[in-house]
Amino acid sequence: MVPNLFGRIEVVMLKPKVFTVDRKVVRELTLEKVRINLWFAHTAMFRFLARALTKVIVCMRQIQKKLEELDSEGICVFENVLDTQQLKDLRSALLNHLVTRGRSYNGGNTQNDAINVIEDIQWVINGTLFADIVRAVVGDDAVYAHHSDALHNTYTGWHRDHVPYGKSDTALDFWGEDDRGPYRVFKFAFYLQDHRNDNTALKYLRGSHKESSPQNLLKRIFHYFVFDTMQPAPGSLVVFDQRLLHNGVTPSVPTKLLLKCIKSTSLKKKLWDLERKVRGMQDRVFIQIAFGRPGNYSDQHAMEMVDRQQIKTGTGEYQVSSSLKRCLKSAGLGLASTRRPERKKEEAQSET
Ligand SMILES: O=C(O)CCC(=O)C(=O)O
Ligand SMILES: [Fe+2]
Repeated sequence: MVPNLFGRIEVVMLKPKVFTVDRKVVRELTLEKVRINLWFAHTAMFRFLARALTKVIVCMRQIQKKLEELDSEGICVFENVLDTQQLKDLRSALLNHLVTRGRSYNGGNTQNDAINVIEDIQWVINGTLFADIVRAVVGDDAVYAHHSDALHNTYTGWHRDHVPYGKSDTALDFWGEDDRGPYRVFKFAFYLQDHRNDNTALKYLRGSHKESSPQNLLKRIFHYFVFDTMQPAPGSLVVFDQRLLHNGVTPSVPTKLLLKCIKSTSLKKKLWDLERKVRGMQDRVFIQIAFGRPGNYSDQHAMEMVDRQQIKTGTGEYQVSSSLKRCLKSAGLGLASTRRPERKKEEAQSET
């Protein structure tokens, strides 16, 4: 009776309800009540409706649990977001692009601004359950934060993804969240292979998106030893708060030292490839896309990321492609503003 979390039919049924129903109401509707109803059910139609209702309630409760997890731990995972074919298509399109046109980076290849640049992966936004999940997590007014990296066999270290200082020199209060409303900018990441039996997807420090607790401070000091591992099944979507302390895969200490001494990118890559082989690591292909609530946090993140992406890709003025705009629009998703505060002010003045 318990359905898959994101079966297509369930989500279609959920759409108008999940995001608008008050959370308390969701909890008050228990499955038992529905089962009693079923017991009294005589007509096929009644049974069908009761079953459909049960599915909706189960899904709502599962989603609710995930959102609570995201709030308390800073991370959660939605399973079965891509079906087998979608997974295969996305992985091969990304791999093909990264190998032929990607930029060498940290022992592997990368494409910054990926969802904007690689047109033949944009169907992920409006042709899968992705947008439904973005709206469930962020809200119906979710905006794309102009930040999307695709990566292949790269290494990294412990870091957070949020930007502490914007180019506008405004230091937003990411932890207090008191001046401009709650911080709600998230990464949505597809790791496009099976990580259920390895620990090479994503490591993280649970709760580290909430800086204030002393326990977290201690944990942060010892995060080299105390961390959790996300082991997503293929087709899953990992969602995390951009303030979360996280890591992908890190080279061993001797490799790290050697990497520091070597100048040649291709030699660095060879060394990292050798370590990956010795460690028996599978190829890692993944894409991360950032969405947030409209407002300062998302806008500032977008402004920073546009600058970073343009510097790294060495391309001219940043533009959101018309195909990405179309995809976002048809998926009911918006765009963060990338205009500097002064320009916004000037524009507002010239409009009045
Ligand atoms: O390598 C990974 O899995 C994480 C990469 C990452 O966090 C990033 O690019 O910001
Ligand atoms: Fe990151």
